[in-house]
Amino acid sequence: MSELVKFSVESGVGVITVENPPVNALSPGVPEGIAESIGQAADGASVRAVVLIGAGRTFVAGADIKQLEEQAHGRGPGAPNLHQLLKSIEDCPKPVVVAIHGTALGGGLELAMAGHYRVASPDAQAGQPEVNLGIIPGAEGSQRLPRLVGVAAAIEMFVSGKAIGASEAVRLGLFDKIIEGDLRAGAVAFARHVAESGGPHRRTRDKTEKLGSPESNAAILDAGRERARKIRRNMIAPLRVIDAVEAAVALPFEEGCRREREIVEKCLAGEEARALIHAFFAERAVSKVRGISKETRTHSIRMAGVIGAGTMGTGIAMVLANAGITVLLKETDQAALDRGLASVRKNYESAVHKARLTAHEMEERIALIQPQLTYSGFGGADIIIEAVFENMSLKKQVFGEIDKIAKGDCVLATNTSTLDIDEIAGATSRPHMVVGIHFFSPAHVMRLVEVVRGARTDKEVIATAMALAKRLRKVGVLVGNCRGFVGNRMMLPYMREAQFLVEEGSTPSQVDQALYDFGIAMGIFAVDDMGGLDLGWRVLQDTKRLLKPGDRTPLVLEKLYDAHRWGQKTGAGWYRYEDGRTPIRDPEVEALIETTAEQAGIARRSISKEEIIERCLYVMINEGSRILGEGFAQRAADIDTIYITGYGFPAYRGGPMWYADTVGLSKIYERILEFHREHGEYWTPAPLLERLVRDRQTFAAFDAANEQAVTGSPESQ
Ligand code: 3H9
Repeated sequence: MSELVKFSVESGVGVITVENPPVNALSPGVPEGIAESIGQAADGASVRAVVLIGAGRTFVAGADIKQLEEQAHGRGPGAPNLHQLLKSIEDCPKPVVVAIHGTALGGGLELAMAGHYRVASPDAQAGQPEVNLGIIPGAEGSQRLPRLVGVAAAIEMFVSGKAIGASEAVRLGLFDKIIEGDLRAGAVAFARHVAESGGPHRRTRDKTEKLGSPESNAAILDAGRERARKIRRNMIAPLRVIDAVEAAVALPFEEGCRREREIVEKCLAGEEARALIHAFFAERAVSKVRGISKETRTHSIRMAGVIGAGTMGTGIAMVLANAGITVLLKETDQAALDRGLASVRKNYESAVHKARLTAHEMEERIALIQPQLTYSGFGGADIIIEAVFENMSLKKQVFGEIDKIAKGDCVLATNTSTLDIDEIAGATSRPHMVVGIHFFSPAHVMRLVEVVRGARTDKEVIATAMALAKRLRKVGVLVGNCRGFVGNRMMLPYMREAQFLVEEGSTPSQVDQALYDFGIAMGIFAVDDMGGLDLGWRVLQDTKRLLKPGDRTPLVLEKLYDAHRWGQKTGAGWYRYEDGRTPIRDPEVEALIETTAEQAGIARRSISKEEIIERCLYVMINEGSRILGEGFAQRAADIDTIYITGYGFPAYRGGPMWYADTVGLSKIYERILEFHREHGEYWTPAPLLERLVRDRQTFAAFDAANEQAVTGSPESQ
């Protein structure tokens, strides 16, 4: 018997327990172990029914994605074909009850659907998230789920990739029963009851009543494809899964399964799956900080102080309260504090309106946030997060103040997005306790948090900040203390290049359209308008002092600033706004760009979409290489995670550094050299990029080699 699957008989019920921590994935040994147990149960004279359950925190969370990764890179056979196993479960002469707790995802749910009954804990979830990995269900899920829940509901689960809760699963017919209390005991009792009642087995593959016909489903399939194009822009797998559902409707079960297998194999051979599997593991790798072991002590955080009740401060206070942490929220004047609290309530009310929160939960969370005008109580805080205006002297003043009142082991965090952590830490008597925790706006929505390590930040403080990010359900990425850290440091040249492109002949909407079509969530000029051009203008003034003679600076931004076109907040920026948020092309801005270029003697020309993408992305990739080479990011994959989770970079392209690998570093390098000749110093190739090109390497190989050097074991790539 496989070590990963246990079989025992309890009161006439054979219990098969999958024990493959942490998430009971279907790794080698698991399907074999289940198959063997099913055989034992079928043959065992004393066994009247079977329960299949997961040990530990969850039921089976799917295929082993490592195996899928191997297959996607042509290095292995991939996930096993589960057809025989699922058939043996469905054909088992004794009723098979699958007991679900935690998450039954992907192959886990597919396994469960082959059982005759499904019972679940109240907090169990079920989903088919394969599209998030650029594939479709590969263990007959595309054929069984529509038979259980109907075509429309199945398509929604496949395309969104979102899991549903137990009660919804019961409502849809996916689960048969919710079991309160001990799931194992409840499932065994249920299985005995089913065996005693002696009814015929319900095989999912034989169910047809919810399937309908190709004709009756035509409109549903069309609507599904439309939704897939909308919510999964530019992606292949979400459309292909609907082809598989179409096969479920039109073909006998076995043929539908073969069709599904063909599609999944094709998806796995594609760029989309490789990129998304990379993104999956990259997001998990960020939590591993080199030189800081899992055992590093972390400070426990029960109470937090937040300074500043502006947009960032209130967002951070909400995120902390959401995790059950008491928050002292400090402002300097009552009106600002009232505004901050009003925005907290408004944001929570909107969550209640969308049924993401109950009114009771909202009041509980608001009650955790204690507004105040003084530092009263801050001495008891386990962490203090400063979120005041982005100004060094103000931040230093605040850190000087909190240094006097915070307890000795209190973590002192700044939410700065660009300023020098060490200079801020220097305003305290305990720089080892100071760390950057850079949230992204709106903080209660955006998943990314950059944890910024100062020169003297203590390891335990870093570990605490990383653990806090996880507790807040954020993706915390450790970055070094350089100007703009990782995300904004790469954003700066990207923004600058986009402005040069409009001076040379594009329009803001052409640039934005090219970026949007590439897959970026929002064009750079629309982003600038949303954030406010006054911010960009301030950064521009600040960077001017770093300019060398002859350096080119963007010319139009200052004119827009002077014209009080500060973006959405003033109803006009690079675009104009009638409803406050939808960008509309503005001929006035285009005329201003043309005259500005003419006055500066810049010849305008028609610029291709391809050049727009190359200049915007390659400049960013070059900066990313510099950051990596200088050690301000641990891995290229960390940069990818930052851009996917914080900057709207399409996950199906794997992030900017992964994308660079797919284009080919030597091709990118050649273009960078050409741009260097044409446009000057800003395009100086990063030394790391030069080195990788010389060594015919990729960023993925660079990460793997570093990982091996540190841990002695090869990384996931
Ligand atoms: C599929 O099933 C295809 C089928 O249709 C075909 C079948 C033939 N495999 O996320 P966490 C690791 S596609 C391998 O931090 P959480 C993860 O890397 C699959 N490893 O925990 C991490 O490792 P480490 C469909 C996996 O509690 C550790 O487990 N299923 C897998 O925050 C903890 O992960 C999915 O897409 C896996 N399947 O969240 C589910 N899953 O510690 C993917 C996790 O070394 N998984 N690991 O970094 C998840 O969504 C979350 O992990 C889960 C737990 C919600 C389960």
